[in-house]
Amino acid sequence: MPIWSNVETLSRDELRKIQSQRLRHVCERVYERVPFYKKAFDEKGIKPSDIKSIDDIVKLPFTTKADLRDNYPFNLFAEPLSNIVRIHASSGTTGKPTVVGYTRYDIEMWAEAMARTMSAAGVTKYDIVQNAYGYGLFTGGLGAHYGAEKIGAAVIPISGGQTQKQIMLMQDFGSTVLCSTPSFALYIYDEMQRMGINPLSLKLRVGIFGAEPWTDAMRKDIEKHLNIKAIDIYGLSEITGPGVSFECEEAQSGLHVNEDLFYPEIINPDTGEPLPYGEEGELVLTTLAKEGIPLIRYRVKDITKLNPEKCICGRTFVRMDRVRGRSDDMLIIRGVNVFPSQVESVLLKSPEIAPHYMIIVDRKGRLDEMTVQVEVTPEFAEKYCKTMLSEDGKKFAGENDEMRKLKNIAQKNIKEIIGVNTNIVLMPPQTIQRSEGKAKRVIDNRPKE
Ligand code: DLL
Repeated sequence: MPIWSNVETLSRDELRKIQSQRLRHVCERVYERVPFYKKAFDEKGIKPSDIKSIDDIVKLPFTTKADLRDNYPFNLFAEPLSNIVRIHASSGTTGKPTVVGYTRYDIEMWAEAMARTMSAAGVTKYDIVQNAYGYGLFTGGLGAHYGAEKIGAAVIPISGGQTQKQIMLMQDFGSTVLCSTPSFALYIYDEMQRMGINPLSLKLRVGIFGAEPWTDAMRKDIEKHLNIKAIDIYGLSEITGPGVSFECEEAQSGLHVNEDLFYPEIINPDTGEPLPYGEEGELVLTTLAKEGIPLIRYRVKDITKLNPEKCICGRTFVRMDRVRGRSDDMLIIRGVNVFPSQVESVLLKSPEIAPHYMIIVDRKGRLDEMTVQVEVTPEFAEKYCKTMLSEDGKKFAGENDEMRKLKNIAQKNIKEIIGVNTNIVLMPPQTIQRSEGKAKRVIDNRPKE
């Protein structure tokens, strides 16, 4: 596949020059224009003129989500509102959303980042892109929309939800690309099954999935069921939206960070110390070309690592690992750190288990207890569990040897690989709640300390 921009294959030296020059510029701008940054720089005794090259980035202060909230809604903007042409926001679990503003140039750069992203997935002007990311304050919908249009593909702006209509349009319009969360892609597949539609009868060829953690095991499931190539894309609204990093169709191994636009670092989340390439830690991103709301060393809370090796696709941008989850989604079960995505990869080692699960954490006495409800595949249910269904069909009333065997293997694998005891509850197909946007994987019933 042709590479969208020459920037993607620059030598590391050439790229560093661009990064250094842009970092100097962004530091000058925020120091002059955003009182929050003037104060943060002054407190560290740093002047923009101290920043000579990209290596000096470690001298700069961090920005956190709390800083965005404290400056709600517009106080971190580096441009007057008259120059802002779009406002997005992401809803947090608590309180007010975090708000981001884009100038016309920012929208253009975002479209560029997304055009690179979608090209790397193999999208061209001949494609029909069904965009099932939500349109609205969420950045998924409009981000993918502008990227696909920039490439010249035909976009169907259907947004999330309306599962049956999604399928009808796929059939009638011959959509070749699906953009959605991975969990919604599986939901669409389930609905196809119910409607008796064979995915092989569709023209769908690529899925561009992101906005939530998912695993390679889930990728394989989606690729097999929908008969497509599934590509992982990553981003967050604070930094711009989708388009921060993306997999290429050639390697499907690590996400190329659009490094001329967003500079990535990995830090130790406890000490804030920068970590070398290859070590896992918290991702920190600096926007190098944003006007509306530039962010310096934004602590993203996502856990990953960086790989500088050149990719077989020819791109030289560093690659970040598939994000395991946010540090704030990490569960601590009797002292063991557990990411829902780890549980997912272990479960999906058993081909009889479907990629629909819910982790429930309770406290019994002083001890944490983790239960994982997980669906068996329709094939397994049909073959072994028919007589076991409860009257309402929403759970299994009993267990037979086959079910016990499956459950024990999953429990043993989770204990061995992740190190926690779990109670696996096998569920009939279609009983775990489906999602049309970001999936909810955890119910934590423990009292808040
Ligand atoms: O989810 C932007 C986006 C839209 C990305 C569409 C990709 C596709 P927010 O709602 O601000 O923005 O949520 C950002 O979602 O910090 C991660 O924790 C998580 N996330 C996003 N993409 C991935 C991914 C959009 N590919 C937060 N893998 C981020 C794992 C992801 N987690």
